[in-house]
Amino acid sequence: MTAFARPAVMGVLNVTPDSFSDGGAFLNPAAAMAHARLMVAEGADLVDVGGESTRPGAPPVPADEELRRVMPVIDLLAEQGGIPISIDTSKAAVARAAAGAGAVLVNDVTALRGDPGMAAVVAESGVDLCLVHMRGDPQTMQDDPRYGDVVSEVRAFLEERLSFAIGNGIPEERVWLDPGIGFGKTLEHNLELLRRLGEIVAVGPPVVIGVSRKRFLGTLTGRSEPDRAAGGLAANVLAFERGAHMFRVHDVSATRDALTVAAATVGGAADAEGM
Ligand code: PMM
Repeated sequence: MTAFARPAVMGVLNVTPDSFSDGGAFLNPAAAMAHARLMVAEGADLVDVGGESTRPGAPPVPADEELRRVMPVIDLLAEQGGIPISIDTSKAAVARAAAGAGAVLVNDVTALRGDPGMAAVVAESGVDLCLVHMRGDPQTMQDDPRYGDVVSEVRAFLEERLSFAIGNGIPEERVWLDPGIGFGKTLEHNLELLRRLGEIVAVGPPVVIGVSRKRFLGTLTGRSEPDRAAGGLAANVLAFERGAHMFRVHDVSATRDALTVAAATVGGAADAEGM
């Protein structure tokens, strides 16, 4: 597994016309590159490049269009070096191309259910894999999601997907788990997952959390998307204390500062310096 010496920050780089927060801003590879560099300078450990929006209601994007969006950016990032790349995709063809160009992690919000070829691509290319819980698909996931006990169901799903990945030749040491905040969940479901995150952490693999600018923060604070950073920091710091390892965010600088202070507070200053 890619080892990080501190709580890892994954900076979001959506190369899409329609992502809920930064849609359209980084379609130009030079603009995307500049933003990636800025995020790394601000403390990102990885840049998560995505060419298909997964916001609620988003339509699917064909593989050739997704490749057209992400590959110029990934090639440019790889060429410049020094910026670890994650590819946010559920398509094997996109994952294969990105891994071939140097991506180190495949972030699959369908948890290997979206494309029957995905597990083999991840197994063969030797990259890390993030398995995300999602109820339904982006077009339908927010249509009245219901669970008996959301935490137990998300945990059981992630355990099953982890076994599936291992059964398909992906070593457990390369897997990350993500409860999928906002992916087929109400406000109360998201909050319950964050409250009881320890039960997801207990599964074993390191946990990724993606709360950045999401709707539930707006519901709680009354803030619109770019103004949800402070709410996101609160959620990320608490998730860190409950054992999360990686934080997928748009607001890298503030998140890095918050996690540095949180790590010093939880682990003691000496630990934080060592992290
Ligand atoms: N959320 C989004 C997209 N990709 N990946 C992971 N692992 N976890 C998330 O919570 C997650 C994700 C949706 O947000 P965006 O539109 O800002 O990319």
